[in-house]
Amino acid sequence: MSDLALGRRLMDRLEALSRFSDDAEGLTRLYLSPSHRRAADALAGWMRDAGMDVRMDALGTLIGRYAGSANNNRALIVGSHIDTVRNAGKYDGALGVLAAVAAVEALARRGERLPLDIEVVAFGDEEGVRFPSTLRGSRGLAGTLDPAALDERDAAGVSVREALAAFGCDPAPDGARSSTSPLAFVEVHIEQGPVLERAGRPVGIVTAINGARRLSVAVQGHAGHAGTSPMAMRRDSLTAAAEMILAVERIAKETRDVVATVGVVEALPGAVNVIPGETRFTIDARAPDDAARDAVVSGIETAIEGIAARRGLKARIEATHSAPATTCDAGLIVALDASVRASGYEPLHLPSGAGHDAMAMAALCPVAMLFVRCAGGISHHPAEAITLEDADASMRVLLQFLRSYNAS
Ligand code: HGY
Ligand code: MN
Ligand code: MN
Repeated sequence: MSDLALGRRLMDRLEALSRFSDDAEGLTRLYLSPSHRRAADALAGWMRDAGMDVRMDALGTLIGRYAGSANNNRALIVGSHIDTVRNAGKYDGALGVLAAVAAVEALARRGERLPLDIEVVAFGDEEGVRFPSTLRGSRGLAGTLDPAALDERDAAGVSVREALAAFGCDPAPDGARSSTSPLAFVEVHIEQGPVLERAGRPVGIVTAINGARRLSVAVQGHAGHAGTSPMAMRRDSLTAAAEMILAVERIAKETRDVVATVGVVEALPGAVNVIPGETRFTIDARAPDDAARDAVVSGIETAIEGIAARRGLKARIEATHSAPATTCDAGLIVALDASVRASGYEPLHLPSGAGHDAMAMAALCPVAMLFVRCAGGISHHPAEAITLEDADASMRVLLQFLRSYNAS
């Protein structure tokens, strides 16, 4: 029976990291923000205290390296992201980074060296809230980042390149490639769904990660006086967008396992007595199968164009992000299964509806994910929560995996 010391260490660190926010109320830590900088500085200190050499790469990813006993320059990469959505929970992303730090700390405390290096990574841009696309850090490390992603601008008009320079990073044109040929990438992450809780399991092993696509839509109508413009003569961009948004919901509902979400809507000029001349909204569509997802996206695009034409408006649709569905490595799943069993639990396999950095890292090396039960499956919300016992369970499984990982 564990004394929960590992879990307690992890929970304490999660609490400490959650204090780095750009909002006085709630947790919001966006890519390259002041709170990202403060969180990365604190994390760098914890990594050094755990015996790691620490560096920050060209895209703001913090990388701690714990050398192994053999000088073979082969590393197991373990980590996740430290950026959050707005008004976020404390565990999405941070859990995977801090569990990796706590695992290395537990090894270092015993002077234990594994037969391979461990690299702990803290990506800064997995949520993709500040800029239109996402996975910049993990794509940079994997060497697959499109340089055009550095020219995207946030709502204030600041480009990624400018924000990186202000953050103290010098973005290499093709993104930073990992310094080693990694053996695998393993990510511990809250499930962000209800399956583990319903099955009464503390941890689960991810089989595959849904593919995602993001679009931004700008509906161009004609602004007008709310009092003098007859209804029949209006070219109202917001009511047109409303019909389009309902079409997004209807079309996604028609295809099994596909989900689509409109998360941001902006009506301009945004005055109570002005008919909105332009309305912008985002679409996030996902599925375990890329073809099904793409069929739904093209159905949505056709519906948007049809509604705009019928109403005499224009709609501009821009693709802002795409990440294919990702299969986790079969060998790593077997190794995680064995680690879960050796830690006293019954393995449970499940897919991930949420996106993760592992999707980008799959271009560099085999990937695997260990899910941790979260209360009510709630995530992207301050009520996100895990228990001390489940934090401890995830730590023991991760340590068991690291110690038993066979690099052959
Ligand atoms: O949106 C997602 O699926 C992830 O939480 N970034
Ligand atoms: Mn996440
Ligand atoms: Mn998230």
